[in-house]
Amino acid sequence: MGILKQNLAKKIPDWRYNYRQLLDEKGDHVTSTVTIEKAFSGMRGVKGIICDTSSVTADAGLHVRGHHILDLIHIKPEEVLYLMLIDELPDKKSLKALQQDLQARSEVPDYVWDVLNSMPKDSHPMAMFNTAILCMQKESKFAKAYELVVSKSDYWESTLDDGLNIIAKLPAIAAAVYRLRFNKGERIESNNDLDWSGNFLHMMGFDQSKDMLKMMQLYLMLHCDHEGGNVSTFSSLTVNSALSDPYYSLSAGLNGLAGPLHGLANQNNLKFVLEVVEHFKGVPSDKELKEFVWDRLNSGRVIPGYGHAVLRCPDPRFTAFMGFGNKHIKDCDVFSVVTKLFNIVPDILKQHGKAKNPWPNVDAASGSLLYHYGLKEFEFYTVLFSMSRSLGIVSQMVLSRAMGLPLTRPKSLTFDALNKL
Ligand code: HAX
Repeated sequence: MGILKQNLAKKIPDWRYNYRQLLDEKGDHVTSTVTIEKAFSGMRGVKGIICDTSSVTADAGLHVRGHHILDLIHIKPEEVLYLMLIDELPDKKSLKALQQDLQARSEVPDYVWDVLNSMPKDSHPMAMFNTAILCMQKESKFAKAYELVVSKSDYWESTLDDGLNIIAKLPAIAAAVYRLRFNKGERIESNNDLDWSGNFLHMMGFDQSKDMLKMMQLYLMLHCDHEGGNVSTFSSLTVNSALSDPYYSLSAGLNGLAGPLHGLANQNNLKFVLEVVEHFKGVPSDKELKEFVWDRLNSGRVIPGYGHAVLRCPDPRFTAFMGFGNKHIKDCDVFSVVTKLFNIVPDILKQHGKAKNPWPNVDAASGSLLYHYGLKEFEFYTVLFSMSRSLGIVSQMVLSRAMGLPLTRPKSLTFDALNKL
């Protein structure tokens, strides 16, 4: 039995007891009220779903299992996965056991390469990545367990198996998408002496420079989770609540991450930054940059990487990336423009008067670091986000099955019904 299954099996009985007790004692407690305005505003602020892996506050951002994200920037993606699932950071032995478990599950079936090879050469990397996950659905342990009428209380075990099997394969799949889509040559075999992030860089064909490895570990850790209501996680969990297996559920949610208002904002942000550098043949003055930003806003376009549905402060994940960049990057026009944008965009958005949150989100800085280290194909960036977000989505699916959460089914109302209210 893998380390996560072993430790979850110890924790789940108490968690179930606590959930049941809360329901028995306070089940009729009101968490929020829903108004017509909320129904028309994408349910902003409606507290109607459960997420234990992380929480987001408007003024401080992401906390993973109670730890503020800026206190976790030294840990690896594998460690944050363990933390989200077990509610404790792993010791060295547990981390090693988890890494070995992932390595043992990492071989990708050959038919995945056939599927990727047969896709149109100009497919978006996100379409390729999500197709690769979906086409492995027949491997699902959960689907088989369900067919065999496994007890509902054990659903979490095969969900965890599926989730780990997918996570273990993501570095090879993402690296293959990168090499195929951007004509980088043959796939590179995995090196199982390396950790999840290191092996990924190796299979992408990048040198294992210490700084780049650190940057990739940070990138793949920081995007891991953002509570339960964001489009990708919410979509995955909704699909999973129908007892669709993790292959169906994860790929469904990641299709949402491919939207420009969500994860695709990282590619669009870097595209925008490159447009600035190209237009001014380098770093513009503050005045020039202000005009450029206003022109974009006045043409009805958003500033990618700014604004957020929940946050009302600079995203601490942005702060973490800027901290890394300020320490490691010198004389880079792209990073300088990102820094300048941070100095001028919030004031402009305040004057513009629409965005409720004028501050940068995670997508405003990440691309400039990737670009600096030579990963310049910005259409690929959301795939990296997806690798990381899969850690949180899988964790949330496992916990939902462990707690026996039911089918998600909010009630909708017609326009007429609302009028009659
Ligand atoms: N630039 C220009 N206008 C913006 C804006 C921005 N960065 N952010 C919000 N606005 C506008 C909205 O388009 C909206 O305009 P309309 O009333 O004309 O529709 C208005 O301000 C109110 O929006 P809001 O309530 O502040 O924001 P929402 O909760 O509706 O949306 C978004 C949040 C993140 C989608 C939004 O801020 C946005 O479009 N930002 C740019 C894209 C982006 O960076 N997305 C990534 C977000 C983080 C994430 O999920 N990463 O995966």
